[in-house]
Parts: sequence; structure tokens; C-alpha cells
Amino acid sequence: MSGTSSPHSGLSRRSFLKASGAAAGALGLAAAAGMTTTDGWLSPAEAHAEAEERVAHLCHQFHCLTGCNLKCTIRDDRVAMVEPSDLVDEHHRTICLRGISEVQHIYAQDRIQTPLRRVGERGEGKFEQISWEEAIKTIADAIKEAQKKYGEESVFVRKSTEAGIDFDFFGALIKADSGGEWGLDRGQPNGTACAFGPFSYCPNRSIWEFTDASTIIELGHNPLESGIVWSRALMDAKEAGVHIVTVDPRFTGTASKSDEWLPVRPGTDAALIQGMIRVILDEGWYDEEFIKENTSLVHLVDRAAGKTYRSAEAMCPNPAVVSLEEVGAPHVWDEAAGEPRLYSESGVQPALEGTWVIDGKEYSTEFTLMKEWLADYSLEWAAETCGISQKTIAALADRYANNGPAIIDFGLGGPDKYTNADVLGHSTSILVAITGNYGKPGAGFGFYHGGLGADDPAATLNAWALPEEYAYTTCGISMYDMPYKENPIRVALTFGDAFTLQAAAANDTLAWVKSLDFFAIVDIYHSSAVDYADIVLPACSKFECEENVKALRASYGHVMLANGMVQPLFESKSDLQIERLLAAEWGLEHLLPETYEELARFMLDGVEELDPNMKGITYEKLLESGGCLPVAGAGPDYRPDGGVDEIPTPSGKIECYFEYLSDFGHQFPVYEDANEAYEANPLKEQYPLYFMQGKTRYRIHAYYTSNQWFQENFGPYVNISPEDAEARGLSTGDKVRVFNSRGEFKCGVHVNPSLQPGVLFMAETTYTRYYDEGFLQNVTNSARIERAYSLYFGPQIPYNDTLVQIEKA
Ligand SMILES: Nc1nc2c(c(=O)[nH]1)N[C@H]1C(S)=C(S)[C@@H](COP(=O)(O)OP(=O)(O)OC[C@H]3O[C@@H](n4cnc5c(=O)[nH]c(N)nc54)[C@H](O)[C@@H]3O)O[C@H]1N2
Ligand SMILES: Nc1nc2c(c(=O)[nH]1)N[C@H]1C(S)=C(S)[C@@H](COP(=O)(O)OP(=O)(O)OC[C@H]3O[C@@H](n4cnc5c(=O)[nH]c(N)nc54)[C@H](O)[C@@H]3O)O[C@H]1N2
Ligand SMILES: [Mo]
Repeated sequence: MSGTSSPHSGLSRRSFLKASGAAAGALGLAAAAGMTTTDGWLSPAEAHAEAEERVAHLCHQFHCLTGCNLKCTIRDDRVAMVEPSDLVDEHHRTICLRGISEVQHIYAQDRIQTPLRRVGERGEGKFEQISWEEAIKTIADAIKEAQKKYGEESVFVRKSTEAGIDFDFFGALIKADSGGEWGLDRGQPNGTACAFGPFSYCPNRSIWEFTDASTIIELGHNPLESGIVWSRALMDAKEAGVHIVTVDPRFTGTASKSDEWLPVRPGTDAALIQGMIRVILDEGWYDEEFIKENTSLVHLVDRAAGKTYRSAEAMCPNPAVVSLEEVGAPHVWDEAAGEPRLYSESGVQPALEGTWVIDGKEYSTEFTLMKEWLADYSLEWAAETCGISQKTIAALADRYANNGPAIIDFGLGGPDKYTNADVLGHSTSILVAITGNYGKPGAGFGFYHGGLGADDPAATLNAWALPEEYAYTTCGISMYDMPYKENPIRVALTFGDAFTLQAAAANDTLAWVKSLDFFAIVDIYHSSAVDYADIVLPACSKFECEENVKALRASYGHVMLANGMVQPLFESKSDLQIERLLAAEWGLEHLLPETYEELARFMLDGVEELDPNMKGITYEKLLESGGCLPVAGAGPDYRPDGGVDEIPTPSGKIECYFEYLSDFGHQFPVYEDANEAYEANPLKEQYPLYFMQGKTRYRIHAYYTSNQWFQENFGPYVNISPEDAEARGLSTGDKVRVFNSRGEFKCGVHVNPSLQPGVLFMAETTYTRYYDEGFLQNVTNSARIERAYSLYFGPQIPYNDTLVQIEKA
């Protein structure tokens, strides 16, 4: 198959390589490492007289949670132009500026061109070029040696999300440690998991239903940057007259399109939500019928023991992990009978409020206990804590409770990245539960966008499985703990730069990485962690492959098969072939698909019969179509069932009272300051500024850093309010030093009136090589509080929970 996509009569890839090699001197370190400049890749294609031109439909990056189909003009086996796909229905037809400028990215100077071996110190970034054979053997030898000396659990293999979206075989084949709990994007979900079920942060209804809502609250979510393509649904809602409220310390793009912007103080959203709950209870705006029918708030609780009156004796552990049989059925106070009855008994009329003595023990309903808990939280306190006025909180509560269906669309960035995010998620769950804004059109909560929820009809694809004995293991210590807790890891292999993207407090992380016996990375670009690797392997981009086809994906309402690939640039290889080369060192490559074509054919085999949504989608028909077919029923009219009758908790009800957190006193979401980012923190004397990070439309995390157009205008810079800038004599374009006790970095500064005084903002992240010194991850917070280990998803990395100082460099 290889080569059939590039039958050129003109200049071949090989001759380009030779031609561009002449300019190798321009790159300094990179040239010493055997790299050539990529300048030559752009102009000759345009100038070529007999250019061979064709169109290919390729799949774009996934980690902005879309994965667009892209129409690419390929000239002389090089991507020359990228446009929105014409194979996609009008409503899903999209492209963003990252897609449209891919040409600048694919052929960027940061591409890793050949396998490299480190020759300097770790972190120095000095390499020599080596052969694939030698590189693969060096990695395999290091892994085998560690396995022999220290056991299988000494080897760590982890893929960055973008690098692992299509498959992740090799780590499982060698039973490596995968880094345990993710520690990302599960902060609020830690609070909603027990209430509505583990994966309730993925909405059970569709984003296209935004138009059915009366109100949408964007809670620390900035879809106009973090979900550009999905934000179409928000704009549809705006056009339909839906009232949109954005809660964000910054005046974001999303705030600018909203009816209201609430500039909350960083890390205090739980106080805002608790203020709303307080108003709703005081005013009697709750939905009593919904509460009685669908929530745990009518359960009886033994006041002294803090334990729900159930048919089982033991305290209920995390309800997300147990069944009704294990914990016993809850009782309510039956008003008809005047005695406790099983909630599940027919004809029971549960009391909402009250306290009764049963067998000498005092019992109250959860609702009564909730009111007692809330007694500590006045509206005045809420307003003072979160920085939003009492009047505004009360008006929002009114709108949310009394004005028709409402949606809370929370971000997994922003407020999720503080140590108190579970308190926010739990509070939001209670707000939703008492108002009944769930399980009906135009109502719900969660992280809308990204097909994580029920945005488009489900599409069934077969999963390529390895024999059962081949599976990742975990040493019991998650990656975020590895720099701090004793662990068996000696050797690491990452696909993508997981170490500097996914871990905070980079000085700690990288000190740990330096202490390892061996570290290898497979990446497309010279990302930040590359400098620390012993061996670097060049992966090819999403636009390149040894064969004609590559990724098969179900995304954004369509099934797409990337086809018409460009040959891998330089000496890069596809991830599949890299995994196969590694697997071959263990004689296990036969367990992997030989080609992307084999994988895609397998994934599609028989799905037409299995799933009515997949009707008409076969490998052949996909190729005939150009590479993209709609899943049946996709489009803005799609409405999933998404009801309230199947809450996957032991009781089948929305659980508001978290018995399992009694040891921490968190049965209800007791308000808690963030770890570092709070007003009364004495540390503010030294480091007075909140340092928030977030997504930018110009990058997916660090990816696209290498795009020259973006680099020229949107390199690493810190945003600061005019007030804070003036106090420090800073103007836009100045160089600054940002620092705290964990570390520092130097880069440019932008004075930006969209920020409130006291708050800095920076887009995460950019490769270290573009900073003047260090990078933002040097200052971010890696604290893991004790309670977090009891939560469903474990501790969350609190990047935003960070205080810093800034000065002119
Ligand atoms: N372009 C682009 N899109 C992406 C990604 C990307 O890298 N680039 N990454 C994807 C991923 S992995 C994720 S998790 C999602 C995340 O999607 P979002 O959650 O929308 O992402 P963020 O920009 O991190 O955070 C959202 C907002 O939270 C605000 N914020 C910070 N602290 C607080 C706070 O205490 N309270 C409130 N209310 N707001 C606060 C920030 O100012 C920011 O505007 O985006 C996805 N989409
Ligand atoms: N300070 C701070 N840090 C943060 C955040 C924050 O808000 N603040 N947000 C966090 C969030 S929400 C998340 S989800 C994580 C994301 O962290 P990751 O999951 O690690 O990020 P990705 O962007 O998915 O992965 C990008 C890496 O994979 C490489 N790559 C891309 N495509 C491929 C491929 O096809 N093959 C191979 N081999 N490599 C590839 C890229 O070059 C890059 O090194 O970052 C977190 N980091
Ligand atoms: Mo994320």
C-alpha cells in the first residue's frame, strides 16, 4: 500500500530531504542533532510547474474534543491547503484556525526528524542522530534490564491524550505501570460522581438541546476558546434568546457573548452555588415533588452516627463503587403510616422534613440536615466570599429555579483545578437536585462539548483487544505522586510530553525524571520534556502515514477514515509502526494490527448489523464516500432520552448526603478555601497574585506551539490587569519574571483589562524553548490534600490553585 498515495512525476520527498539538508546550519542545536531546516518545504511546492495535486480527507486533532474532518489539498505529497470538509453535513461543517493553518505546523522547524540519543546532561538538550534500529534496541534493552533487576512494575509507559487516542498497546504488552489515576478534569466530577453516578459529568443529554433551555450557566467554562467548534450550539442558543450567564474571573470570549458576566473570585465558585442554594431554600423555590421522587433528601439519617437508616448495618462506602445489596435499602418517614418505611415500598409518602425518635435514636431527613448545614452559609457570607453581590446571586437563583429549564455547563479547566473542586461539584449536584433541573429537555449539568456526553447519537466501533494477560498495571502510586512518594519506577517511556503537560510543579517532576535510570519519548515536535530524554523517537503527524489510510474515528456525528495520507516526513514513523517495532523486541508484534487498514477494517467489521446508527457504514463505503459518513440521526435535531429514572447510584436516586465522607465532616459540601489561592492566605504577603491558566484557541495544550504564525503573535505571555501592571511599572511587551517558592519563569507581559486586579492569566502551555527562561509549569501547585484520596477519581492537580509575584525582568 505504501507509496500509492504519492505517485509523483515531479520532485520527490527524497530530493526535498537532500535539498533542505543544505540549510542545516540555521538551526544551531537542532542541526547538531542531525536536523535539517524545514524552510525548503513550503515554497518549491507552490513554484512547481507540474504539480501533482489531489484531495485527501484527513482527521484532525482530537484533544480540543472535536476531531474535525479536514479537506486537504495535497501537492507533491505535501499538504498545501486545508479547508472545511465538504463530506460533513452543514451543521457539523467546521474548521478552526488551528486546522486552517496546519501547513505552518506540519512543516515547522520544531519537528523531530530522526531518532536521537542524548549526549549532554539531562535537560541540556544535546543530542546525536542515531538509526531507528539502534534507538529501538536501546529502549528495549533499558526496559528489559529494569524488568529483570527490579520487576515489571519498574517500567512506566504513558501516552498523552492526543498520542493515545487511536490505540495504546505497547505499555499493556509489557505490563507497564500507566501512572494510575489521571488527576485531570475530574475535580467537580469527584463531587458529582456519588450524587449522579461516576460519569455524570458527561451530560446525559445533547449539547444541541441548548436551544431548549431558558438559562445556560457557563460555570468556569470558556467554550469560545476550548470548544470553538461546539460553541456553535451556544451561539444557536443565543440566537434563540436563551439567557446566558458566564461565571469566570476573566472577561472571556464566552463572557463577551453572554447576557451576564459574573467575575467570581478564583477558587470560590462553591460559595456562589451555596449562596444560590441558600436563597432557593429560604424562598421555598425548590421542587418538592422532584425531590421526593428522585433524590435521597427524604432518606432518614441517624443523627448521632451520621449514618443513613438502611437495611444494612455498615456505613456506606463511596456510593459510586457499591451496589444496593451491599449497602442496604434506605428508609424514609412515611407520613401516611407515621413510621419509617423502605423508600422503595409502594404507596409510601415520604416526609421532606422532620426529626423523629425511633428505637431510642434520633433520626432526621437529609433535607432537614441540609438546612442545618446551610445555616452556616448566609447569602452575605456567600457574596463576601465569592465577590458577587447578594442581589446578583439571588437573581441568578431565581432565574435558575423559577424560569424554566436551565443548564449548568461547567468547565473541566478553570474551577476544576483547585483542591476544593469536589466541594463545588457536590454543591452543584445539590442545586440541580433541589430544583429538578435534570432529566428533561433543556435541563441538565456537566461538561457539554466533546461528545463526552450524548451530543450525537452513539456510534459502535469494535475495539482491538489484546489477550487478557497483557494489561497495564499500577504500582498504586499515581503519576502526580511519583515525585513525592516512594515508588518502584526506574524506566519511563512516554508518547507525547506527559511529564511537563500533565504534572504541576515541574521542578519536582523533572528532578524525579532526572533521577530515573532511563527515559525515552516518542513525539512529533521538540516538546518541553524532550530535553530530558535519553532517546527521542520521531512520530509523524496526523497527516502522514506509511500507508494510504490512518485513523478511523467516530467523532462529531460522523465516522471518519483518514485516507490519502502524505508519506511520513524525514525519518518519522507512525505510532502504530513504532509500537510494532517495540513489540517486536518482545516477539509480540503479531498481537498488534499490521497496518492502520487492518485496524480500521476490524473496527468496522459487522458494526452495521450491531448498531442501527451505523447502517451503511463499512470500510468500502467510507472509502467510496471520500472518508466520512454521518452516524444515523446526527444533527441539531438529535435529542437523546436522558431521563432521571436511571440514576446509577445504589439507591437509584440522586444522592445528596455523602456518608462516606463523615471522617472529613463532608457529608454535605462544607465550604473550604482552596489550597493556596484564597484571600486570607498569609502567603499573599509574598505572592499576592492569583495565577490562573486556561485554554487558548491557538493551541491544544502545548500542541501548535511550533506553528510559526501563532508563535509570532501568541507566544508565551502573562496577562495582567492595568492596575497591577501600573503598580509594578509594567507595559505590554515588557519582559517579566513570575515566581513563587516552587520556581520561576521569564517571558513577555500583556496588560489586559479583561482581568480583575489581583489575577494573572496565562494560556497553558508552550514549549520551554520559547520562554526567556523556565516555563509556567515551574510555579504551578501540585498539592494533594488528604480528603482527595477518598474521592472517586482521587486527587486532582490544582494548577490554578497558585499564588505568585511578578516583576519586571
Ligand atoms: N483550544 C483548546 N481547546 C481545548 C483544549 C485545549 O488545549 N485547547 N483542551 C481540552 C481539554 S483537555 C479540556 S479539560 C477543556 C477545558 O475547557 P475549559 O474548562 O473551558 O478550559 P479552561 O480554559 O482551562 O478553563 C475555563 C475558564 O476557567 C476560568 N477559571 C479559572 N479559575 C476559575 C475559577 O476559580 N472559577 C471560575 N468560574 N472560572 C475559573 C478561566 O479563566 C477559563 O476561562 O478544553 C478542551 N478544549
Ligand atoms: N499549568 C497547567 N497545566 C495543565 C492544564 C492547566 O490548566 N494548567 N490543563 C491540563 C489538562 S486539562 C490536560 S487534559 C492536560 C493535557 O495533557 P496531555 O494529555 O499530555 O496533552 P495533549 O495535548 O493531549 O498531548 C500532547 C502531546 O502529545 C504529542 N502528540 C500529539 N499528537 C501525537 C501523536 O499522534 N503521536 C505522538 N507520539 N505524540 C503526539 C504532542 O506533541 C504533545 O507532546 O494538560 C494539563 N496541563
Ligand atoms: Mo483536560
